[in-house]
Amino acid sequence: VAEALVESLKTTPEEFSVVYQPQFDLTSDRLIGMEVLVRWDHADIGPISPAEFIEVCERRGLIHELMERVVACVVADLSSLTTAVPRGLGLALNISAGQFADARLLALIEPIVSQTRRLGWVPELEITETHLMHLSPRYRRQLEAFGRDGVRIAVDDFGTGYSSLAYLHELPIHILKIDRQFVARLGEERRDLQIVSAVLGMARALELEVIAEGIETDAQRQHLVQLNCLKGQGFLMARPMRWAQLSQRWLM
Ligand code: G
Ligand code: G
Ligand code: MN
Ligand code: NA
Repeated sequence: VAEALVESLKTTPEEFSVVYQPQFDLTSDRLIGMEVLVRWDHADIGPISPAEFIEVCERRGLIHELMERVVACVVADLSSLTTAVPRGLGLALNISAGQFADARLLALIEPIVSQTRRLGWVPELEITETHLMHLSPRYRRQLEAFGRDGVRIAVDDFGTGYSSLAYLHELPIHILKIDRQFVARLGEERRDLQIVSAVLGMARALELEVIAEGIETDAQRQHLVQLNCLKGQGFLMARPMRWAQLSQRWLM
């Protein structure tokens, strides 16, 4: 994969594309935003999962190059919209730890920031909880700079790390994304219900927004609504999809 990655990024960047997973208000089914997910379809090997190649990109110092391609795809898609679309939608990009410490990140995402601003949307950056905890002071200043630029920070896979209330309170973050492993067990085990409930209580105390990930069943959705978690994404509502499909269904 490593060799193919270097080669493809250099010679056939069109093998890399993006899909969007819609996010919803769980009570009204209204679209509230979307998460951008990169895809790689290698000419010979076929589709390769980002779970596999993101890590290789990081190790090889290629993540910036990959994200340049991701940003170009998203900007091309957003550019096709007039301003008549629903306003206020969130547009979330996954950012790996190494990139957060990269001074070029602000400039990298600037075209997305300006496109989302044009549409009255809100740019968001997702960083995993585990990475967030190993935050250097420089990286923290970067978070603050994003905030000043109108970019919101979401903590991805929340609940899988061990961040403390005090710690979260200090950071300039806006959204907690409840990891799908908790959502998956909702309704099966009382403990998971209590964990999700505790996470929601924490989020409320910190005045953070919450989005549940990986909702696959209606029972899970109902449990979340009962716990007053009113935003989510998952296969139950919509799988990640191409821009044409998403825009045709929700943005016209
Ligand atoms: O789309 P999928 O569920 O296969 O994604 C697998 C993993 O790859 C997830 O953890 C997701 O956050 C990560 N990922 C997807 N797209 C991107 C991207 O554009 N940049 C980074 N850094 N990670 C991504
Ligand atoms: O780590 P992160 O949350 O960024 O991972 C996003 C990944 O989760 C995407 O690859 C996406 O395909 C996947 N995903 C999204 N919704 C669901 C779901 O309902 N169930 C499962 N199993 N995976 C999902
Ligand atoms: Mn994510
Ligand atoms: Na996640």
